[in-house]
Order: sequence, then structure tokens, then C-alpha cells
Amino acid sequence: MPETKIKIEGMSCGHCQTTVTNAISAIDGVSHVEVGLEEGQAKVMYDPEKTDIEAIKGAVVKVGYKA
Ligand SMILES: [Cu+2]
Repeated sequence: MPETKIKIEGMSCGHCQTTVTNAISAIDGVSHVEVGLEEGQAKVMYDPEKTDIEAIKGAVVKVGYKA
């Protein structure tokens, strides 16, 4: 399963980190997500037959951050 790193802008605290983590893990096909607040990025493991990077970025944008 591929692991992708996605840059995320706009996270400033643990609440943001949780929001982004929840948004990404709610996507069907995502098996693992690790959001780094200080790094401003998310490491996402997903099934490419079920979802893709664009969908993951879309979920991040939808909750109010830049991906
Ligand atoms: Cu915050």
C-alpha cells in the first residue's frame, strides 16, 4: 500500500491536527494517517483502488485547511 506525504497549511494547534486526522481517516480506503502539526504534513497510507491523493486533499480543504 502506498504511503504519501501531503503538505498541509493552516494548522496551528492540536485541535487542527485532530480535525485533519479525522477528516482523512473518514475516507474509504485510507488505512493509516499520521498528521504532523509542526511539520505541516500528513503521512497517509491508502488503497489506490478506493481513493487517491486528490480525494485526500479535498477532504483536508473541506475542513478548512490548505493541502
Ligand atoms: Cu487549531
